[in-house]
Amino acid sequence: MEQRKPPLTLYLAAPRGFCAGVDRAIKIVEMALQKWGAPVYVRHEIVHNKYVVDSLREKGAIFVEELDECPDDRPVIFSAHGVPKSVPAEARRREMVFVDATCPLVSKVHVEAERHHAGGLQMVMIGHEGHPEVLGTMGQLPEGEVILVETVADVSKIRPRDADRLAFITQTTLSVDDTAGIVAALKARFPSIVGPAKEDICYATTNRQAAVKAVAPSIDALLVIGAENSSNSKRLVEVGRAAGCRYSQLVLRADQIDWRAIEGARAVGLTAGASAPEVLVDEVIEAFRARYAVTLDVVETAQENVEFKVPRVLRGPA
Ligand code: 0O3
Ligand code: SF4
Repeated sequence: MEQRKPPLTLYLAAPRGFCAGVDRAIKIVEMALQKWGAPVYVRHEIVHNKYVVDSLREKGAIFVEELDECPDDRPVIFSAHGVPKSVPAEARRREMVFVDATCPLVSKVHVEAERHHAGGLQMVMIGHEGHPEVLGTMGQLPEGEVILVETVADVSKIRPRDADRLAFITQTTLSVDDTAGIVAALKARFPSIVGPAKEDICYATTNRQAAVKAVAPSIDALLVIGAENSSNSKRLVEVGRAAGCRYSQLVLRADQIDWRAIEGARAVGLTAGASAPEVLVDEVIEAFRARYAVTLDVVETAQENVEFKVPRVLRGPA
């Protein structure tokens, strides 16, 4: 006779998983493969998720880190995180066909940076050093024009040209709470610093963090489906921990769950980063069902209806 499974409630955070920018970027690669056939090159992981990247690779996408790894005569797509200006410039010089899958909300930050720079302000960017979005955004302006800060402590170290002529922008996937602290430190040190009219942290990042905060009081453990190189996913793990969840863990998919670590838990929270497909959430739920008598409870803190248009006809550069 089958042994009785222990009861466990799975609290599903909502919203979770794919955002509009990720959805659009993946569709762009799929449409490019349809239009031009394989291989189509993609500069950097289109989004930071191995499952997504492997699926597109199977369809004929070739992922590279730099443009010089692509031949001149095949189309190349730039990832959702954005690219420095030098990248499309080089693609044009080589007369390559390219499609920019940068999320429109990342492009919005690029435009902000350019606007402030044109108005004579030096930029401060809040973000994580080396992250492709940060490299892309900083690369909208000439070298040295953007000062990067990662922490409150960094704010006291920066030496701008003119303390009265500064503006700041942020990476779109940061912790809402940590960023508020850094912005407060910037405003305290540079009272005339100009900020974005509305947050640079995007709606998807904000909503996924709020949903984690809402489930945190009910759970013994939190699992975040996402990849190690996914900034927004890692922030969800931190938000869970900061909200009181002692076991808050990133997993790529079900086979990475440390079942011993959650032994004894009766309520587990589940969410997914903006680049993690829902099929992996389903896979994790099934893995729980195999071990526990699962009750599913959806905790919804917002409804999302953002959609970004995919160009119907993909073209190369004008
Ligand atoms: O920027 P992040 O590492 O979170 O990137 P992901 O995991 O690919 O998620 C999509 C977010 C994005 C393209 C930039 O905002
Ligand atoms: Fe765009 Fe936000 Fe998604 Fe990044 S996380 S791709 S900024 S919607």
